[in-house]
Amino acid sequence: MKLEKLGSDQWFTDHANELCGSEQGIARITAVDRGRYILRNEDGEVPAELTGKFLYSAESTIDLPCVGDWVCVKYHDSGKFAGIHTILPRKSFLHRKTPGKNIEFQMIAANIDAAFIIQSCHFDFNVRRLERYLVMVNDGHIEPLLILTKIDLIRPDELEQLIMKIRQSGIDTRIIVVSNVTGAGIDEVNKIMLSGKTYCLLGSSGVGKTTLINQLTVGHNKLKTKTVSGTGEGRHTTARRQLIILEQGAMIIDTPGMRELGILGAGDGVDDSFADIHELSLGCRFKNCAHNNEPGCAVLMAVENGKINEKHYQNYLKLKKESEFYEMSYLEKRKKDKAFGRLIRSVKKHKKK
Ligand SMILES: Nc1nc2c(ncn2[C@@H]2O[C@H](COP(=O)(O)OP(=O)(O)OP(=O)(O)O)[C@@H](O)[C@H]2O)c(=O)[nH]1
Ligand SMILES: [Mg+2]
Ligand SMILES: [Zn+2]
Repeated sequence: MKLEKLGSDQWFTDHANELCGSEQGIARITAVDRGRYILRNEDGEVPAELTGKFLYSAESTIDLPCVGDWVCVKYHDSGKFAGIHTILPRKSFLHRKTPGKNIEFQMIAANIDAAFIIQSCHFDFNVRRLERYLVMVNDGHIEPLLILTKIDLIRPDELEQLIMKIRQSGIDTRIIVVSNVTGAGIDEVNKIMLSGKTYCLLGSSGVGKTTLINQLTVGHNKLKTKTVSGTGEGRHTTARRQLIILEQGAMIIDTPGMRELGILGAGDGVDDSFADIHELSLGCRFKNCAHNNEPGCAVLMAVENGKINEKHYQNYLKLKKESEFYEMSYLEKRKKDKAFGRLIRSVKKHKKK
């Protein structure tokens, strides 16, 4: 398989020429499972590990490879095993704040052309969460698309209402409605996906991400899925992120459902996802208006006269605040890490003397 079919292009080739050693080749990461990697190159799949030097020089989790990354590798055992030396720059990425108290990034996937944000019409539907996913996708310079699954479980008029709720929140992203049971909408998804392009599926556990991939897969090679509980809560059936190449040539990354979707340093992502509010804000009297209670605030005015949905506005403020708060803590922490790194290095130097 040619590397272009795996999503490579002149841009990656140029970077590879610049960054990879002469005895190294490039390959794409198709699966990550706790420090172990699977790569794909012209010849097929190869297991791989990070070199010691790579691990040593990685300063943060964003420096570690994730699914979809292009890397410089050196092969061992006549191509049966590879060491990862360098990550090529990412054209796009998906990351979130690591779950829990730790303020750190977690890379989800890289070099994605479009992301399908998936919600089920049954139990899972939540516009505020949709907005959160949109921030994450927009922030990573990825085209978002929305998919509503399990339409076989609700009436057509109920589906209309859900779509209206999304539109009323000022979200104008394309929506595809799908049933993995009846097969409705599968063709539409298939048509969107182009050969050589990479897509990612995002959404809670149990919404039908893996089932959708199986619908797009002809014949065997089907992935594992499990029935959800009565409340619609999934069981985290997909345990790792992996990139799958469909027969039609498009690549798709399946991810495990995420419980926490923390936003970190995603200011631009928030503005892009709340474009209606961002546009209005240009009309605020003060340039640094926070749209809380400032006089002459165009956003507040629009909320008051019903032009902007109140909950949509509240979520905007919330996400903006969260993103800024974590960003500040993150920068603080990085500064300390760097100082600590310098300390260690100077201690080592001192000892050598
Ligand atoms: N009725 C109905 N059930 C569906 C549909 N799509 C998926 N399901 C069922 O929902 C359950 C969960 O589907 P999965 O594909 O495993 O969900 P997932 O999003 O991959 O979940 P995680 O891997 O845990 O993140 C399975 O029992 C599917 O058969 C649909 O369109 N309609
Ligand atoms: Mg799954
Ligand atoms: Zn304002």
